[in-house]
Amino acid sequence: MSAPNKSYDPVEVATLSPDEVQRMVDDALAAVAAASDLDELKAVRLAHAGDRAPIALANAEIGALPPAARAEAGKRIGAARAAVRTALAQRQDELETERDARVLVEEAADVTLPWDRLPAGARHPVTTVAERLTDVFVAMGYEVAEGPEVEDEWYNFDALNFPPDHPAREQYDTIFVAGPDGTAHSGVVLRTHTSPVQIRAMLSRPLPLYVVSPGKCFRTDTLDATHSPVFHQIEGLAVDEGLTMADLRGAIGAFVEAMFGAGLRTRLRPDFFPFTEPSADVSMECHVCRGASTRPGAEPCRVCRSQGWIEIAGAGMVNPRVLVACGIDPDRYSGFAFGLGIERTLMIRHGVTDIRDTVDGDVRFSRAFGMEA
Ligand code: FA5
Repeated sequence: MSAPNKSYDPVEVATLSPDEVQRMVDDALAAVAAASDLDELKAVRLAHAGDRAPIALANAEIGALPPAARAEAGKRIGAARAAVRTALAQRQDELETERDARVLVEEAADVTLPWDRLPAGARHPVTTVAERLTDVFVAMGYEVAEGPEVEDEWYNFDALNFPPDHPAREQYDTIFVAGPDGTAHSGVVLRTHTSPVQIRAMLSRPLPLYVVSPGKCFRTDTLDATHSPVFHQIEGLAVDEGLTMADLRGAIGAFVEAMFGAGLRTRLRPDFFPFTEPSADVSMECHVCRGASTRPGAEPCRVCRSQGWIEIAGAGMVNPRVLVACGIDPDRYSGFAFGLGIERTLMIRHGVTDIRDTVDGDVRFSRAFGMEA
């Protein structure tokens, strides 16, 4: 074999010189050693072992060498690449081991933590009060009746003896559901009260009839301390032979005692609802001061505003016109009905001063009532 032809003058390719290749390897190994996490190492891999890395670019220059010089340059580049690959693999191992150790510490689950001290959440007090109210009447033999929240105007108003254009309709700040063609008055409303369930019950159930119906109502009222555009009522309806105002009073009295305490008096004062005749506004004796705050020089009462009485419901004897609209003979049957606001009952019972607390969705409010079933 002949010695290398020293007189041959190969094309000079500086990037392939041993010094230069060694410099590339040194740079690469320094960068690998400096990578402090797997992301950094990924960037180093791209910069020093990727297609555009200095060593890869130098490799591409091998073709420019005379054939005799290519093998040696190829070996040099191959060794350089292998050194960089080995360093990368070692560092990858080290960093993965470090990462795994860190994750084990950071994400460790302490299985000895007491699981039963996690907050369990709470049912909304409006729900629990509604259920408690319902239970009071169910215990007296009433059945639970339901009706839709998106209601036919006929059930919400007409059948309840609200003539069209009667001013009483205006008092019910109604949200009308637009028709499919965009008409504002499609004949469908978001029910403004639970009283339409009275009609549905009378039309569908046999007599005698004793039902309660808790549920959501909607009005265009602006949200303030005492009003909400979405609130809840509970409706009561009894239709039987021989019912009188005394029975209505008895039912209301039983509910007041069950919800607010024994011995509280109730008061009925004349009011107007188109679907009851006579109609009454029902108040109960203040369960906090029991009327004491009305005496001269007495401590004022926050709950009844020193009135001694708290309004709790609208009520009355079912208007015979409503009975007739439901196909019931008013000469044989009579009925009484009442409707009360559930948020209002909750507020009175628990001294809540702002109805907005019931709609804010702050779990601290609900939790304060505990997990009452
Ligand atoms: C009625 O809705 C009648 N349907 C009640 C009735 C039923 C009378 C059966 C006779 C026989 P009224 O509009 O007064 O009545 O509402 C009843 C209760 O609902 C009020 O006392 C109040 O507690 C509650 N309520 C009414 N509007 C709101 C509102 N925007 N936010 C919270 N509660 C409300």
